[in-house]
Amino acid sequence: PARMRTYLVTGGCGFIGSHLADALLAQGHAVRVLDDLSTGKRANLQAAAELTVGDVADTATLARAMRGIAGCFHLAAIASVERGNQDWLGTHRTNLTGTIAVMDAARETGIPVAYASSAAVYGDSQALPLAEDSATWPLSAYGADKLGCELHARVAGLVHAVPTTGLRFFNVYGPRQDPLSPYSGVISIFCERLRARRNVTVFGDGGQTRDFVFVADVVRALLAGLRAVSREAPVFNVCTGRATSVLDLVNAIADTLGVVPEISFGPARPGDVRASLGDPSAARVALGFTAETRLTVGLVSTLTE
Ligand code: NAD
Ligand code: UD2
Repeated sequence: PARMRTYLVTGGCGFIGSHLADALLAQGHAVRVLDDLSTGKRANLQAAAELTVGDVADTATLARAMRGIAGCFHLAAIASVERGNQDWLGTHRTNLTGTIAVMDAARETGIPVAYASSAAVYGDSQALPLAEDSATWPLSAYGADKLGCELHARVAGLVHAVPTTGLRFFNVYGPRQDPLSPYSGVISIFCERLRARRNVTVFGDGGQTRDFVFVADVVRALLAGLRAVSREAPVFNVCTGRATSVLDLVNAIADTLGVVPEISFGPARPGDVRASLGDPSAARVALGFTAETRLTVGLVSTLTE
């Protein structure tokens, strides 16, 4: 870049945030990370990044972390829907209060903020593909808080002159996604198990579909999102516009590994969304962003890194 800048990445020790930190460092920028290491790992972060271990909802910590930065990527969140169902109030403090804290800290200086929203804001919408003007009707505390982030981003722009972009990630996958929790992304779980020549469990009939987007593409969307911030608080889908069923996914991973998958079928997850597919056109037009990594290519990278 013409000029080296400092960016703050909240949640930068996590799956997506650490890939973003890598990309910013590769572009020659300085990276500051604020992370409480609740799910993130120090080892995900390069030594060149500056790490503050702390809570994103703590205003004093945040004020220090925001000093002198050119922009903030806000990714810190408790990303598990299930944890949000169990610890409603606790996850709310991070997922919504934490976001308001970030935007409040950006107020004095007008620091631009690109933040992670989620396809969870749509709930189980029937009309596919999901576009940004589709109805939002979340099914979980997690989704409700992500929608709350978008509403407060609007307040940030209208009342406090803070420019933002919200990015509604669909199902993100790639290296460093933790496969160990039962609430991990299906791709990380299936890759881990099939690589170990173990069986996979498909919940339900496997005909449920998702729009799987590769983490490197999500990083490009975040970078484009920060460039496109506005006081109108725009939000964009980050998706591919392609649906893959869970069964097709098992076969794609098995093909990549050259194994015959052993599939066990279990009961469908309560409240599991049947079909999810995003419309990527608004992000293409407004951000110049297209998720270009094909699933087969992203799976190779996930399995080899
Ligand atoms: P992750 O759990 O790997 O990363 C989240 C990071 O935030 C972790 O490093 C964690 O330690 C940190 N964190 C949590 N609470 C914190 C707090 N109170 N203070 C400071 N740091 C805190 O998850 P991820 O998949 O990388 O998710 C990144 C963002 O993207 C989240 O906002 C998540 O809700 C959103 N998102 C992810 C997906 C996906 O498919 N992975 C989909 C939609 C949205
Ligand atoms: C994703 C997000 C979640 C939330 C939600 C919104 C992840 C990890 N989760 O949940 O945070 O945004 O979207 O709708 O990104 N499955 C199996 N076997 C397994 C694991 C999963 O069959 O071992 C199925 C599961 O029932 C579901 C699909 O795979 O139908 C995807 O599951 P997931 O947990 O990766 O993601 P999802 O879409 O439920």
